[in-house]
Amino acid sequence: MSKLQFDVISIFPEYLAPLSLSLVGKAQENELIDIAITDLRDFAQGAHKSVDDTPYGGGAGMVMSAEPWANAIESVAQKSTGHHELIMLTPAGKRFDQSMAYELAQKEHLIFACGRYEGIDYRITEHYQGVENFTVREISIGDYVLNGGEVAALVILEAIIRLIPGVIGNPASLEEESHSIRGEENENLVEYPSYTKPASWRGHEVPPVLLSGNHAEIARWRSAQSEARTRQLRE
Ligand code: JDQ
Repeated sequence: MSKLQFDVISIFPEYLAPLSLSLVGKAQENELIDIAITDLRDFAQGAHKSVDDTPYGGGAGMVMSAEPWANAIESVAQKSTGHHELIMLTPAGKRFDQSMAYELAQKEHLIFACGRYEGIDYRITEHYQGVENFTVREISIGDYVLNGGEVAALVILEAIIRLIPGVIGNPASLEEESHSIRGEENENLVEYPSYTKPASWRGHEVPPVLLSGNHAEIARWRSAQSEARTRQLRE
């Protein structure tokens, strides 16, 4: 299995510190993945190392300039031959979901462009759409506005990294979790509820079927719970 390469570009690299902790950090230690964080400021020119400017057409706020972004993107792309997926985090992107996580987990090199202010000069997106060996994707993690792309990149990275074989302790558990549970019509279902000891807690009992030892009945109960909970969410 070849190693997945992730690059994250930001003016706030300290926001990405969680990437060296926990599951993500362990995966990196095990050399299953390689994550590098790049400070956009290192690619800014001039005495002021400016990375933003006022928006054409007017309006509030600032827009990140194209040139430092192009220099940073080309610097990280140069580290590897082959294809680069340039991921532009934006509230105007395609909604991230589990199927996109599976798709991105198959790629060799993901570059996350984390903008700030009012976002990045749109010509970065337009330009790399036409550059050989680049695919550009505009992705949103949901319909709310964050202050920048860093938290969105952390969410997407965590969803992808846990899909890589060897990253989580028990590979079998991926099969039966939320969003890989399949319904009658092959749609994604949410998970069934889970319980652990004690069997009675503050007057709440574990559903007796789970104590029965009847595995076929347990499987039927769990899939009925998943179906019912999914239907309720869609009401
Ligand atoms: C950036 C902003 C007003 C952007 C700047 C860069 N799902 C999701 N929500 N918010 C983002 C993604 C996101 C991603 C990158 C970002 C927000 N902002 C702030 C403010 C208009 C556009």
